[in-house]
Amino acid sequence: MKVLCAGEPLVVLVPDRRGSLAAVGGFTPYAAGAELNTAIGLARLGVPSALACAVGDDPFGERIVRAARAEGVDTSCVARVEGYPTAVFFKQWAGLDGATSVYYYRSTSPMAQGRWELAPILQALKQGTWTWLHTTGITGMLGPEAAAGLTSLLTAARQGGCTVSFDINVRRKLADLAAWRALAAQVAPWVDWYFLGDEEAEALLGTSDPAAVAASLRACGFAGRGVIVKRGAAGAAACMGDEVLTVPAWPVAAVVDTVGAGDGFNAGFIAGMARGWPVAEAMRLGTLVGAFAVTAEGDYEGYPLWREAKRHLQQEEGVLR
Ligand code: KDG
Repeated sequence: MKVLCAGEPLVVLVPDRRGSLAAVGGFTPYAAGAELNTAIGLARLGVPSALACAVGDDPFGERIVRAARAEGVDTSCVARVEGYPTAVFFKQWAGLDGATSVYYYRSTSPMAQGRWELAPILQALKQGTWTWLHTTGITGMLGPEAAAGLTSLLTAARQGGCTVSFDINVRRKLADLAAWRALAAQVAPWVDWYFLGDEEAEALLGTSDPAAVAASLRACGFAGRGVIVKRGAAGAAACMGDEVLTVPAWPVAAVVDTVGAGDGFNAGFIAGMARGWPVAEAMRLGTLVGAFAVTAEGDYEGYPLWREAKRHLQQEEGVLR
């Protein structure tokens, strides 16, 4: 099993303290981006993964490529484009509830500006180079060329007999809900495993009940294997045909940052499926990676290695000292 994760990576600048970005001091940079996160999660779990995207031919692009390579992700499909800066975003923890908000600086990135040269990737997908394509709705909202690229990827994957997983990954700062709703419906016929968060499902489809979500997507042409609704601290539910499966979340002592947990779930789920596990067990690995994710401040820094994940799944005690 070889998984191609296609979508824009970014550098995220994480402030060293809580408060408005207008007032905080230093920042720590990390590589980020939903599809990069999933590619790294897979590599940590021992599943070969590759990233397909375009970044700027600049130091932030280099940082992303180095981070991916250091984790064992294949970067041969990462294009370096001169004259267009790598996408960046900032996290902020402010307001009365201290919730995470993000500020994007990505509208001039190579992918947003239609500089993603997809032809060789589409060709390789059609030839069956990868057995699984994972992508997200973010690509569909970066700009018209990126949106067309998303459609081409999904079509090529189908032609190459590749399993497709798709996470709608709603980012309200990129487009309004009507546009997200249209995208959710448009991609439905091409997807085998459709991931949504419960709040995303509510916002887009008016329900987070897994059977009702699956019925809505089927009405848009979804004919894939299953729909998975991620419920954060309440675990996850899958609807496959008439069957609904639920798995609980793993307990976490202290939640540091929830960003990246959904991408981690996707990595765990795909890794379980890659190993030929039953769906409920793949979901359990998904919720485990999601739980690890929230214990650290970067998007993927908390994701477990395969041996750590296995120890938890087998309920073994680790030796701590
Ligand atoms: O899921 C985490 C991502 O949201 C984050 O890394 C940034 O990919 C990102 C995006 O486009 O919001």
